[in-house]
Amino acid sequence: MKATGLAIAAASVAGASAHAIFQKLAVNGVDQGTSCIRLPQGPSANFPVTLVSSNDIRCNVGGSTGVSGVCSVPAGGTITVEMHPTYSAADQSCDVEAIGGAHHGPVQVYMQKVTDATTADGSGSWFKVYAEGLISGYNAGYWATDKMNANCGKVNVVVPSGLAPGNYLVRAEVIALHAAFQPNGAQFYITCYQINVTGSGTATPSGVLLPGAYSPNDPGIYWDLYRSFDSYPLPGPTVYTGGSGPVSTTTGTTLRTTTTTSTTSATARTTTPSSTTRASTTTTTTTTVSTTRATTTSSTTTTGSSGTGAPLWGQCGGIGWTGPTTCASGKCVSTNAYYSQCQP
Ligand SMILES: *[C@@H]1O[C@H](CO)[C@@H](O)[C@H](O)[C@H]1NC(C)=O
Ligand SMILES: [Cu+2]
Repeated sequence: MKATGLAIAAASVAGASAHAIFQKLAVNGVDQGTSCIRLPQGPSANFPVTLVSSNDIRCNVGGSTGVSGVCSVPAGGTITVEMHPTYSAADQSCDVEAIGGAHHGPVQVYMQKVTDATTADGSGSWFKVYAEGLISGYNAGYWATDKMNANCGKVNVVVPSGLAPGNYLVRAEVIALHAAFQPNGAQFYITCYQINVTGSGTATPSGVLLPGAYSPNDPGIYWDLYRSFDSYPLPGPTVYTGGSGPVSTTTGTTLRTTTTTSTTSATARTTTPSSTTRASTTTTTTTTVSTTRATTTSSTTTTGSSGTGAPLWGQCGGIGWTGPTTCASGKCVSTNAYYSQCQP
């Protein structure tokens, strides 16, 4: 059982299918479609961000550009962010792991108050409203990502009830730690959502800047998954609890004791042959990924998204899609029933 698991994990890590995208939003259980989601675009849409010093750490590659929709959320309500490997209907099935390939790690959700969610670039102050990290075990252990996989990719987050009304960006993040034993090896899977909080609250929680809040050397970012540990320090600020409501704070407080990650990692990795094999496989994959992505990024960003029609690589149709159905550049090609994309 264990050997099989490792074999599958190692095989999946080598493939792009191990990557994933937060791509759906429900508000109090009602699906909101995709019009208020800054969906990562293009062939590398499900690739991770690895440089925490990059502006991409805010809302992923291309995520500084807004989309047309804003989803209304009552303060104190529950939003459900949902992750899947790709946008294909097959990959949205509960039978497919939301994030596979031994991509264990924490799930965190931040919010930022903005003047206009459709244009905000994410440069303001982010406060954390949800965080869950290690749940049990070690090497690799059972993590928030595993719990999310068991829940069909869904993570429920309470929007603090006392929040001042207005526009916000919501930033959902998975930090996959399978390659985090090396600097810049942690993989950040990020999607931002545009919401309008309604209610009569007055709270404007203080937060942190991104980039800024994360360092490549944070113990929860430079982290060897393949060793013994009994806690995990979540990167970034603690969860805002001032607004009441059952925000998941348990992991944030109990898991803040670990240190000396980097010093133990070298020894831990060389002790088991299986870990060593997996480590080198992962390293190779990560390098390839970064290179490919960098190339894609420059062409995607320069395309822009103003004017009529979806940008190149943007979504232009599919079941539930309420955005543009024409392309400002390229032509609209149906990938599946749920996703059409502007392609050159
Ligand atoms: C946000 O909600 C308020 C209160 O319901 C409303 O007046 C405002 O128009 C909404 N803004 C957006 C962008 O939806
Ligand atoms: Cu991956």
